Amino acid sequence: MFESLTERIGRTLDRLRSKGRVTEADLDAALREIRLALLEADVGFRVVRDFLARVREKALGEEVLASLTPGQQVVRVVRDELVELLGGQAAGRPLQLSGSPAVVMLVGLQGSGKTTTIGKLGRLLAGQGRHPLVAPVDLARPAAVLQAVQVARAAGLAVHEHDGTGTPVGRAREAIEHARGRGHDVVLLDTAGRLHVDDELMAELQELERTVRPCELLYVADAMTGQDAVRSARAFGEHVRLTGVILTKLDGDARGGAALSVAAVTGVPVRFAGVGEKVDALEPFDAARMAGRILGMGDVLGLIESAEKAFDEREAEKLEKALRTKRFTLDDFRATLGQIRKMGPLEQVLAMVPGAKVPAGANVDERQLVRFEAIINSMTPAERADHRVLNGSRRKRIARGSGTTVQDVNRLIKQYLEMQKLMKAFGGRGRGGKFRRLLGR
Ligand SMILES: Nc1nc2c(ncn2[C@@H]2O[C@H](COP(=O)(O)OP(=O)(O)OP(=O)(O)O)[C@@H](O)[C@H]2O)c(=O)[nH]1
Ligand SMILES: [Mg+2]
Repeated sequence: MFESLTERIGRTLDRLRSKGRVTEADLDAALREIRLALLEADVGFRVVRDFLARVREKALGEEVLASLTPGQQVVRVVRDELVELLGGQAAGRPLQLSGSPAVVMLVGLQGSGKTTTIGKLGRLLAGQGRHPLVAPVDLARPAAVLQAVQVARAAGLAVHEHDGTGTPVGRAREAIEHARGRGHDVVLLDTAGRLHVDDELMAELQELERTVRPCELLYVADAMTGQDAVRSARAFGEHVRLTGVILTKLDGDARGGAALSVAAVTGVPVRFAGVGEKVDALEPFDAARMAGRILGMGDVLGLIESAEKAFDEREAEKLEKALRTKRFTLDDFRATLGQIRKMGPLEQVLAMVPGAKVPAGANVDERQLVRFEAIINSMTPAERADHRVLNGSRRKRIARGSGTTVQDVNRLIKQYLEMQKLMKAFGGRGRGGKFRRLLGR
């Protein structure tokens, strides 16, 4: 089911991305596909409708249609809106603790990872100088308290131990009193899970919520269970006031549809991601990364991002100037090599650029880039300014000077000419901002 969300959106956007021009009809066809995929993943109808309206409006903006790579820009718009849907700025927000002690309550289906996550959260808080107390209030399953005690101990955390009798509310009250007496500033409530949502459990959780007034009430969802997690998220959200979602088992091959749907149906942001069974395998949820995963193109988007980061403003300006004057010398090429090394494999960079052909056998690896730089360094300023003077004897001299072969020098020239073509394509039209726009500025 969730595989299909990724697959369908990915396929649709792939088609769009390969287009040099995106018409309104292309866009609408793509949005229809995305709509179906989202609805199938159980994202609410209204959420989907608003999402698509926002994407359409932004994608049709002049900025996009004027750009050199409209398909890619649409992908970006979809990605950005997905990030918003996943909680935007609020995603990955740390625990907001208030009260003395602050009470953090975890709820969720059986086996979703509540107890394990309590250990991880406790460890995280302890690392921030807090003094958490683990409070097991799962009295439904005989071994639950024992398991919580073990998890707490393994994480080096204090735990309010008891024999599993009594009531959840009674045990929670006790734990809070105990925390006050012992100087614990956070209580982590480990509640009971069920295989399915049932009235008895909901009543129990509501009573707990009323009694302990948690500052954070987090729904723990197993990312691998898909639709089940989504359906029960809605039910939990209707009974208690959730403040966030923790998505566990993201180290598996779940593709993120669950994250999207759970965030959408509960209307609260995903705060943390569980990425393993070990006690330190908890991360602040990264909405941008998850959006990339949902789109099934994490690599491409990551590449755009790393290009954005690696390409410093000054180099970009220098390049743009070179492009405006329609020249792209070997000097400029040398400057891009350093940037490319920071960005990733040249083939990948080229693959992002519509219409750019990746030269056959252009396996540009790290060593080759270093070699390229050495070759250019062995040239005279006149040779760097105009490659056309590079005749056979000059090439031989340069190869000797750089410790390479004439073939290496020839290969470099070929790559340089490819790059020059590419650069001209960017610099040809507009106010010289195409290259910058490609890089997302
Ligand atoms: N791979 C992986 N496994 C996890 C993660 N979080 C929890 N688990 C595993 O999921 C299983 C269930 O975890 P628990 O913490 O016992 O789940 P629970 O929600 O407390 O379950 P109940 O108490 O029965 O309601 C355990 O085997 C955990 O090791 C995660 O992020 N990644
Ligand atoms: Mg448990």
